[in-house]
Amino acid sequence: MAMAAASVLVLVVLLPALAAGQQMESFSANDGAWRPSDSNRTLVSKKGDFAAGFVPSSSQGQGGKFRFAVWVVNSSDDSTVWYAHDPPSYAAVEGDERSVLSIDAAGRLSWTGAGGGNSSTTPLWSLNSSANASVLSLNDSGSLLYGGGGWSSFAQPTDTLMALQAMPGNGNGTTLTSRNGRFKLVNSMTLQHGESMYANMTGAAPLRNLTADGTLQLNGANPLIASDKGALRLRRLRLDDDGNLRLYSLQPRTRQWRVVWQLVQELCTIRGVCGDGAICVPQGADSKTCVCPPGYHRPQAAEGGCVPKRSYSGKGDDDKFVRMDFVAFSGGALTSVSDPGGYVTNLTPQNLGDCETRCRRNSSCVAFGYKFGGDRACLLYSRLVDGYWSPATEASTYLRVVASDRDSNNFTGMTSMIDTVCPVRLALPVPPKQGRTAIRNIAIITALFAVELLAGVLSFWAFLRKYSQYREMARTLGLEYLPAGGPRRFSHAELKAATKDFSDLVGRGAYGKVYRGELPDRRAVAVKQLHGVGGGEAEFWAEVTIIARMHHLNLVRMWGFCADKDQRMLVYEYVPNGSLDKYLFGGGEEADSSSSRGKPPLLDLHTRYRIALGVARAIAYLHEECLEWVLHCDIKPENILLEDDFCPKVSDFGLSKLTSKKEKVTMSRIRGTRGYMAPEWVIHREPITAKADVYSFGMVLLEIVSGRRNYGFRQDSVGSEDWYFPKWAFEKVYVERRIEDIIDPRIVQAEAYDDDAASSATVERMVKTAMWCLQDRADMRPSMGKVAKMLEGTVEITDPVKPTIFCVQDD
Ligand SMILES: *[C@@H]1O[C@H](CO)[C@@H](O)[C@H](O)[C@H]1NC(C)=O
Ligand SMILES: *[C@@H]1O[C@H](CO)[C@@H](O)[C@H](O)[C@H]1NC(C)=O
Ligand SMILES: *[C@@H]1O[C@H](CO)[C@@H](O)[C@H](O)[C@H]1NC(C)=O
Ligand SMILES: *[C@@H]1O[C@H](CO)[C@@H](O)[C@H](O)[C@H]1NC(C)=O
Ligand SMILES: *[C@@H]1O[C@H](CO)[C@@H](O)[C@H](O)[C@H]1NC(C)=O
Ligand SMILES: *[C@@H]1O[C@H](CO)[C@@H](O)[C@H](O)[C@H]1NC(C)=O
Ligand SMILES: *[C@@H]1O[C@H](CO)[C@@H](O)[C@H](O)[C@H]1NC(C)=O
Ligand SMILES: *[C@@H]1O[C@H](CO)[C@@H](O)[C@H](O)[C@H]1NC(C)=O
Ligand SMILES: *[C@@H]1O[C@H](CO)[C@@H](O)[C@H](O)[C@H]1NC(C)=O
Ligand SMILES: *[C@@H]1O[C@H](CO)[C@@H](O)[C@H](O)[C@H]1NC(C)=O
Ligand SMILES: CC(=O)N[C@H]1CO[C@H](CO)[C@@H](O)[C@@H]1O
Repeated sequence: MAMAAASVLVLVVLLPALAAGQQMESFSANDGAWRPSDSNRTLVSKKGDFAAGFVPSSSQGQGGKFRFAVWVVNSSDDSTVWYAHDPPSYAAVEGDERSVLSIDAAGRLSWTGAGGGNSSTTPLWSLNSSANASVLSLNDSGSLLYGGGGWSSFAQPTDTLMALQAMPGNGNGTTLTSRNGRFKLVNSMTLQHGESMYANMTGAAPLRNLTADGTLQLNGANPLIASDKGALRLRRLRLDDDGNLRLYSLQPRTRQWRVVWQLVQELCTIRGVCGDGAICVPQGADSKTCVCPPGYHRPQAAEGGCVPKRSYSGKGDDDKFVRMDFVAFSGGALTSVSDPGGYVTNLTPQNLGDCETRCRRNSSCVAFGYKFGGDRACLLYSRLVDGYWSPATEASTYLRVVASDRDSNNFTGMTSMIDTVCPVRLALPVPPKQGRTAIRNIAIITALFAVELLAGVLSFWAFLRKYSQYREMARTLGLEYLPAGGPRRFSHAELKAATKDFSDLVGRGAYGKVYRGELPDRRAVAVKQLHGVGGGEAEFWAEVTIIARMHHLNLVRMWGFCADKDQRMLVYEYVPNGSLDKYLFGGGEEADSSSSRGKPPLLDLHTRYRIALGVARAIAYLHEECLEWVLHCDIKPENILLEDDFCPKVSDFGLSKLTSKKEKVTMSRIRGTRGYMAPEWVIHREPITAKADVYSFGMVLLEIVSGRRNYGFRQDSVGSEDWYFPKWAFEKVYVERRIEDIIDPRIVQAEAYDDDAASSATVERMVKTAMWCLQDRADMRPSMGKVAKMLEGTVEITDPVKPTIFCVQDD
């Protein structure tokens, strides 16, 4: 199977190349001169994944300069993985059309440019070897080899590290440099822009190498794991031109590179992303924008930073200070200031006025930063570098501008920006643990009601305030028009046309029916027709915008919405393989005959592990990485969708925000699905916390391993009334020590389960993690971030307590 697939792949890759021009398996003295003008002459690796040859330096192909490069054959975007360069400077070697690459009798490979005169030539680049090993070839990992392995391009990486490539030398000094030359990875560990450090490899451990299955091996720390670890993919780690270090894997079908890991999550913390004077503002999870502060503008050259429109005397008599909330420069108050340029003076002032006076007295002070609260700080800036906006700064910057400046200030009252990144939490009090007397229950319910009422009034008031500001803000920053920004609004007629009059029903969820459709641009979409959604059109728009901003590899993307009259619909990307329950529990109990397109394939253990890890990461993102947390409240296999390659996508998140307030009070009754609800939620009717999601995830994790419904299993087996899935699993793991009994019997039957150490370690990790998630007491359960780490194997899993609470559900 795999062999056949691989050979099809090779054919696919080779065909277009064969049609194009001369291909060589190796290049030697006998092959004569190789010139850039032989544009179709390439050196290819045996399996045909890689090619080397001359490529134009600029994308236009004019200007006549060429590089000697290695690239991945037939992949969609820029696929250069190496080019000839001078090791110390990292500058690419470039030659013109008449330059020549050849190997002489002494075994010396040289690339020479035609010089001014007829006989003189300029040496560009050369390699030495003994005469009888002077062959240049390209191996199947993408390394150029010369001199019988004496020289390999893997020892001199540019911006890319391939699988099986180790960091060169001892990993000391600069090991990777972005192609634009602005960013570098120093000592295989620290990312720098110039001398300013902005990120370390996780655990501040140097990177050693990238393995073929997608782990980054670190020196003295646990490895970092790609989201598609284990899949057979071509992979590359690249220091991109935006300063982020990303791991990509090549999707075999589409030949597109997909990001499967990245070092910096918040792009605005990368030094040098915006020019001097500009302020970086994050937008969603993976984009940013650079804006000028008031009194500043961008001169004609659009690329550069921002400069003052007019200058003040510096004597302090014709200037004023403009406050910009949540703005900091040069690393600000966020981390210890890394300020190699010496643009920041750190003072301990008496108060804000003191800080201002000191800045005003100093003619080189262009702004000052002030941090309020306990640890007061005053920073005087002599140059505005690396400005960014983030609520995490807890500081304001006061910018010095001419007194006559009338620019509107876009950096005040920007608390609404926080909401647009992630939704706000509805804080509920945690009632006392014991004492379930009726009186106490009534007290709790009354308290909940009061809090709800208060929260309702407050959020409505906040909403009125923020909504008008938000629209203005969005317009200012151009968010309305960015694809990564707000979701698109569709009319009812558009969606009716897209779904062929709502004819292709593909699902029925807690919030309404889901139809498949196709947009005019041929994108496949899933349209969810909501019912029971309260609130006006404007509120709906605001909430949907928030949901659309939550971006994660493992969350279903929302593209738009419809709010015509009473209709409320959401438009999502269409995830082709349907939901996980279909694969875990066979056709499913309610399988209608229309879906009898054959049995769904059996998921192997490895795929199951990847699914579990992806889901854990997505929920951890919802809980922890958003500025404020979001609960899912309904994690179950039906809400986990699978892509072509079984990459999981969590759906139905954030929707509880859309339900009307009245329904929210009784949310614990209407949300959640029997079998997946945490005991404290069902029995004590306690408010929902993030730990309830952890419990549901634990249940799903057990189901993923066992291929059985937690409550379905109860009926057809043991039969004793205190039978409880987690308890049974616990006994198998920790008492009987027969973890293999938990594994889906179909996997064992199909002999798809290799009884090797690695597989049983994976299963053990999944089951033990589930045991921690399923703890009776919410405070015993780990956070979702910890759960993801437990699954990855980057933290040790100790023995948990046996889960005992068996929830009898009354529905
Ligand atoms: C290279 O191949 C292209 C088509 O793939 C062809 O048009 C072109 O003439 C070829 N160039 C040379 C120098 O053979
Ligand atoms: C090279 O240039 C010299 C004079 O600079 C000339 O005598 C000679 O013929 C030229 N050789 C060729 C091959 O053009
Ligand atoms: C190759 O050998 C020549 C002569 O032995 C020497 O001058 C040159 O520096 C060497 N080049 C490299 C890249 O080692
Ligand atoms: C050439 O190769 C032979 C064996 O392949 C080896 O014994 C010999 O030493 C090599 N000669 C040189 C000059 O490297
Ligand atoms: C290709 O060469 C590099 C460098 O010598 C080596 O690390 C790698 O293992 C080789 N790959 C294969 C497939 O032989
Ligand atoms: C990658 O690094 C790990 C850990 O340092 C090491 O055990 C392994 O041999 C390395 N693999 C390669 C191909 O260099
Ligand atoms: C890297 O270089 C530093 C100083 O140049 C040296 O102290 C350190 O031992 C080197 N590390 C390795 C692994 O060689
Ligand atoms: C990276 O790690 C080094 C050494 O542990 C530390 O000095 C430096 O401050 C760290 N830099 C960042 C940006 O975290
Ligand atoms: C601030 O926003 C206003 C509109 O509200 C806009 O006209 C102005 O250009 C913005 N200023 C900057 C510096 O972006
Ligand atoms: C003025 O500010 C600059 C930079 O903030 C600082 O280096 C300098 O020492 C200050 N001068 C005085 C007199 O405080
Ligand atoms: C045979 C094959 O898959 N060739 C592909 C090479 O890439 C181009 C564009 O990416 C595709 O159109 C070809 O199908």
